Amino acid sequence: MSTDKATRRQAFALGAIAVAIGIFVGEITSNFHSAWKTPVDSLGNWIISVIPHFLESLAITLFRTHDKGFLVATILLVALLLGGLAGDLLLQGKRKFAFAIVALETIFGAFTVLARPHAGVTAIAPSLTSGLAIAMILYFVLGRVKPKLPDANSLTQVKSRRQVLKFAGGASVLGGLMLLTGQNVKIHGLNLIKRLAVKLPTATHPLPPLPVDPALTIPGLSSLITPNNQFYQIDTAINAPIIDVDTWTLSINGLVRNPITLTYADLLKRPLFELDDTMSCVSNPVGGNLVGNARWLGCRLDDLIREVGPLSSADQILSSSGDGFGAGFPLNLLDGRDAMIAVGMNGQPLPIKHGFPARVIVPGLYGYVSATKWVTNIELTRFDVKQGFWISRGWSQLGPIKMESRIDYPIDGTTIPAGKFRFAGVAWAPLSGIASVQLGINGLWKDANLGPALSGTTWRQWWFDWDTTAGNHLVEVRAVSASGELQTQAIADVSPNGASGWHTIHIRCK
Ligand SMILES: Nc1nc2c(c(=O)[nH]1)N[C@H]1C(S)=C(S)[C@@H](COP(=O)(O)O)O[C@H]1N2
Ligand SMILES: [Mo]
Repeated sequence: MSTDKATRRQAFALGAIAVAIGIFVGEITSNFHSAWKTPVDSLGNWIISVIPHFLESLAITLFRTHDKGFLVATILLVALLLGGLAGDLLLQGKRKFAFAIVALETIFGAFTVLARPHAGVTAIAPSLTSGLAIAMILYFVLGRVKPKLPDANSLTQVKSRRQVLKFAGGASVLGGLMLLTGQNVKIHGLNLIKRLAVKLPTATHPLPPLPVDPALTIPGLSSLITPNNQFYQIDTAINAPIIDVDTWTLSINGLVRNPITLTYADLLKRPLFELDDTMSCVSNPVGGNLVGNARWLGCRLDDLIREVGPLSSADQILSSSGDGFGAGFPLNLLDGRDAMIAVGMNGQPLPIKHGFPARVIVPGLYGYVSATKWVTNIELTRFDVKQGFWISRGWSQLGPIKMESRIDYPIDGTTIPAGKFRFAGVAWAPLSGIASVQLGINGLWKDANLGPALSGTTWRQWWFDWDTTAGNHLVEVRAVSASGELQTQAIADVSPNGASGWHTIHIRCK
């Protein structure tokens, strides 16, 4: 390899590393004030807000819940490449171009920060420190290199640059550690500790203790209650906000006679009730995992709405979280069902990822039209004036959860021993509940055994022992609701209002 090539490669690497360090500096700076956002975060959120809908849907289809990780990775990659380019330009003596790239990156980062709702001018501080760090590293390490390469002298430069690279690598690792500790412990630590210190009151009339879970003895069956750390998670935000429970408030306003604002303490003082409810994402495909069952604790939403006194013109309850997410459902769906402002999930204060300090839960509705996490505002409004986050992105305005059933065990495409085998899964049919579940093998249907029914809006586990013969088999499942409806066989895609069809798997017995 010629020295020329080696040097250019190193200049490129150094430029990229300068950007990496700059990004860390931005992340660390962002910890100094809760309103300061990192450039990467802001850029990500900005892209999410302007990206054409078809691309967004494509990303979600391709990467499922990893779409945000992919976005962040792409941003980082592009930033690093631009840094590399700047390093290379510097080496060639094209200083103006090199620093113009850094300046543009910085200005663009700052722009996306300011594009966020309620961003003060000081919020660009992390972008500035980040840009400054990149510019300084480039200037002091590469900026004074004489153009025209290579010559005898450049070899010594290469050597010293190698040391610089080592130093920069070490600095990146150190920066990464600082980032992790800074982000998770130093600044947010207090809010996390405050959450740990929360003592939730008990419900006025607690539900009976949970029955013995059939999943304890049935291989592969989903547990009756989904543990918090296994509950699926869907957010538009890149990082779950870590809210200070002492300053958090929930306002209920809009087309109402008496708007109110509640603190966390106010919420906990209200009568609390428990609700067993299965929540599903509209993006859950047939047989998918974006569904979970929990015992929620909270206060009645209909009581609160009654207290504020909606005007007759209001037809929508639109909750939002202050990070751009909003979810709305018809006011007349508060028809006596146990909609709640939830503060507890399976005996714990809501986990940060699932909406601490409070979220909305409306039995029978997909999360995207109802279940706002980190909720700070509930507005009584009209569908023809305002809509939730996903509605303008091609998803249906109404989102009742469709009846579904799923085969948990065995998994599609596996080989099982011929003979007696216990098939197992879950089924849900809000609001009425599940009356029966049928398992079909090669078109022959049999009624499965059912697990406990916690409520009309929770899933029910099912299982069935089938004597299988050797060979390839087609296994299907379908449910019948307590109101007598057979689960539809019609296949529907998740968009615009939820998937339908019978979950079907292929297995081999031998
Ligand atoms: N603030 C906020 N709340 C939100 C969302 C979101 O992106 N941001 N996603 C919604 C969607 S689409 C679903 S399916 C549920 C998922 O809740 P979970 O992450 O607790 O499972 O939350 C809803 N609430
Ligand atoms: Mo969702």
